[in-house]
Amino acid sequence: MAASAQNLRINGDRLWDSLMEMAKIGPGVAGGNNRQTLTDEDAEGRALFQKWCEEARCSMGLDQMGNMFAWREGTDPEALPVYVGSHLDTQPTGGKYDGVLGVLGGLEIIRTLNDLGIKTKHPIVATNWTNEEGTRYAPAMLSSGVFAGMHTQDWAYDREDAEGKKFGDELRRIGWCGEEEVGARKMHAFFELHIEQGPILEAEGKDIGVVTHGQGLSWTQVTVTGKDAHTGSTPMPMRKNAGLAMARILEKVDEIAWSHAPHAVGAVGHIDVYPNSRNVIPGKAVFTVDFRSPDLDVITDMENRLRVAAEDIVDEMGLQIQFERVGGFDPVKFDGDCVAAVRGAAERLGYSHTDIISGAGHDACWINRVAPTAMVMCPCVDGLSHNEAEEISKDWAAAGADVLFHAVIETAEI
Ligand code: HGY
Ligand code: MN
Ligand code: MN
Ligand code: MN
Repeated sequence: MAASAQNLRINGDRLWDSLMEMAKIGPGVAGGNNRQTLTDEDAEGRALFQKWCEEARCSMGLDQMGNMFAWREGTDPEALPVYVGSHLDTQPTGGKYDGVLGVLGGLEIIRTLNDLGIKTKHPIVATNWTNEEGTRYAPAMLSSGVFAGMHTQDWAYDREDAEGKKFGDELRRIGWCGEEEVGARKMHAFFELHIEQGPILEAEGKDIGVVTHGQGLSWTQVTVTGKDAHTGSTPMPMRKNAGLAMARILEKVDEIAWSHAPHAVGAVGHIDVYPNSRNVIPGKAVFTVDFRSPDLDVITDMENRLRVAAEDIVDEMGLQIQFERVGGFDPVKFDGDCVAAVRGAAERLGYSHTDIISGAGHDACWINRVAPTAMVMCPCVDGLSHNEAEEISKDWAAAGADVLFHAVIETAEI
């Protein structure tokens, strides 16, 4: 890249202002965000992103999963675009930066190129992937998964939220169901900027994470069935307490994950007991086991051991159990050339950096299956995310976006 290009930087103030503006949409109750997928707040955030992209003279595309594409022309009509983006949907108690930094970082690249009057050979497309979080509609990364051919669109449209509302119906209801066939777009490369959502970069005093791999993920929904009964008049030996069985299984999840520490993690974040009444012994418990590891064999071992342990627990208590895999993907190795572009950019720009494996799942983990892909990470305060207190510094956001910018313009060729 020409020496003069080395000094190019994004506009950190403008990026920060846009982050704060977007954060006003779907505010949480404690300073973060609750802009869940396919809600009216999601629609509002999409409209703001589209408005900004149109102001940046992008032409907008929208596919049948609601994935948004803001296209900036390149000089070579034959050259495949470089895509850059992440997700605007948040957790119910999410932060202001998870996903949003990557979407607005992509837009900031386009805004900066416009400011500088620079044209790239390959077009550049800023992207918002629908339903990355997977909270309202499991699994996570649903739409990038359909784009990468991992799920059918019909299956995705039939996913139901806790109130029984279908994904496809809600996408149409908010008016963000496009005409474009999902996955028809071909990419020269895809880059995603994301906060680390863990403690490593901050603890090591590094500005940039060069993401070489993403750990694999497994979500198993477990349903334990016992018998509703009176908490007062039912003798202990007669009880079929699904809630108690769940508690014993949760202990096993923790034990199994610890047995593979530090390279594996496990938790249960979604729990429902029925009928969830103070004086009824729960006759049913439904919960999702989240196992992760960079090693697929470790994930498989944790899944198998959990099933055996859970079946032993329910057999002993005279209850029934069902398992349903509701999400997951194998560990991911990102594209060597794209990772080198990220690492080279951090080096040239003088940002401290370290190679890192992503603990969280990202749209890049699926897009990596259909296009050369890499990620840039920036630190977050106390490694905290999926919490309204999620926080980053303006400098970290700007450093991450600068590295993203240089990796993208190197790949898109200025
Ligand atoms: O679950 C994940 O890792 C991502 O935040 N959806
Ligand atoms: Mn995210
Ligand atoms: Mn997230
Ligand atoms: Mn090229």
